[in-house]
Amino acid sequence: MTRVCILGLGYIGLPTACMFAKAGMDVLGVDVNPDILQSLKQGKIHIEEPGLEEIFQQVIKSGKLTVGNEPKPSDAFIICVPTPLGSDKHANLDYVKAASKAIVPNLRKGSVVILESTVPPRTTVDVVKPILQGSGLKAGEEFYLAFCPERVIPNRILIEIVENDRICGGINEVSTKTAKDLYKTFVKGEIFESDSTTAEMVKLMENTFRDVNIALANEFAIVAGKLGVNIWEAIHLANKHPRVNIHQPGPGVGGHCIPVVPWFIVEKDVEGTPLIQIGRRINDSMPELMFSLIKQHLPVDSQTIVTVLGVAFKANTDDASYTPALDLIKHLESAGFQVRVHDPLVHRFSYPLLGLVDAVSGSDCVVIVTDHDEYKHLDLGQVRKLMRGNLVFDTRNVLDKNAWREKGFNVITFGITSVE
Ligand code: SAJ
Repeated sequence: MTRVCILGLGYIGLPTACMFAKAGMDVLGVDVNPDILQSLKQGKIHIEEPGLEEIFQQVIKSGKLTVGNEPKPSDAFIICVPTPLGSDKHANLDYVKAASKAIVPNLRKGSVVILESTVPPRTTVDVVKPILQGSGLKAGEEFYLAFCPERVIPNRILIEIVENDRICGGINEVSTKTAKDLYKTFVKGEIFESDSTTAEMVKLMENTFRDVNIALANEFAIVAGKLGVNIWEAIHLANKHPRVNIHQPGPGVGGHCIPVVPWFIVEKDVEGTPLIQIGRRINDSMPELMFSLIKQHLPVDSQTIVTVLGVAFKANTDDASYTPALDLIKHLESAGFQVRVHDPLVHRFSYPLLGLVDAVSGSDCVVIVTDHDEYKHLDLGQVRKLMRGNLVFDTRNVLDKNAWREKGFNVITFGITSVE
């Protein structure tokens, strides 16, 4: 098997295309966005990921990777398109359907089609399979079909795409084996075999596990704050138990995956998923809670300036998708505060981003929303001089409180009693 066609050249598709090309396959990367194709053709990648640009340039130069706007007949097709959450909290499968349709005229006897996009259970058999069978070929016999979810984390994609264990779930055994053989060309982790619906469920369970556990940590933090218990210390101590792993509380949950994916289970069984739904609601309500905690320490006034530090959904990433920072900003603004926003890494955001000096000058309160390393090494003397007030609200317990207090700041930390 040598010709591989990857549909969707985003955070997963592009690294996957590069890895197959590096492993010696002839890879065609397909994307429908002309801007992405144009920049790739000029040798530039549109995503920030350590090491990716170097590999991309190697495989483009060697001719092992080419890019285009439509698939060609290939031995393998891998669908890596987005599955955003619709306003009805159901997965929007339009891109998956469009990619499947684009494969149909290019499907040949013996080809394998692999879905990597995160989808609700049964999508491979109920949605993708019938579309592909429109080719006149029979799934599982004349072509093979599998779901093989990705598991990589941004900033470590090139390591994890190789090292992590994976699940390959075919619609029948020969589909599973064919898909597994393909990934074996560059994956060093173990590849576990399953069926497509189980593999879909596994992917959703992984992210939902994290969401529900973060919600539990957030609930503990809310209660602890009222009791005068330092939740960070309490979680640290509870996690000394060999079978306990409580997650970290914080201002809410962002990113493409964790706040979205639990809904893909819920849409399949609304009555059967009360825990998942309440977990989602708790995590979604965290920005509003942060807002009300800030308000307890800062009277609302149209002259009062609040500076939000960090809009990335988590530390040291440039990605602000589904960030809880946005909700917090909206709450602060609609209450009447003036809001200034800074992030050292994010370039695209729906709110103007200022340089650090402009963001903190004249400010009454600084709120740490994202625990970027940069915020742990701020010039506190300078920040203190620039600010008008001295209130600091740390939603993630990342600041060196004593150092800030020494400079005259009043530091409030979420999950630690406010009398501190
Ligand atoms: N968060 C907390 N408390 C925690 C952990 C995270 O509030 O204890 C917040 C973060 O600040 C962030 C959000 O949750 O806003 C999500 O962060 P994350 O690091 O949990 O997740 P992602 O979206 O960067 O990556 C996840 C990972 N999935 C799991 O850990 C199960 C990654 O392995 C997956 O590849 C990725 O989702 C995906 O594609 O599904």
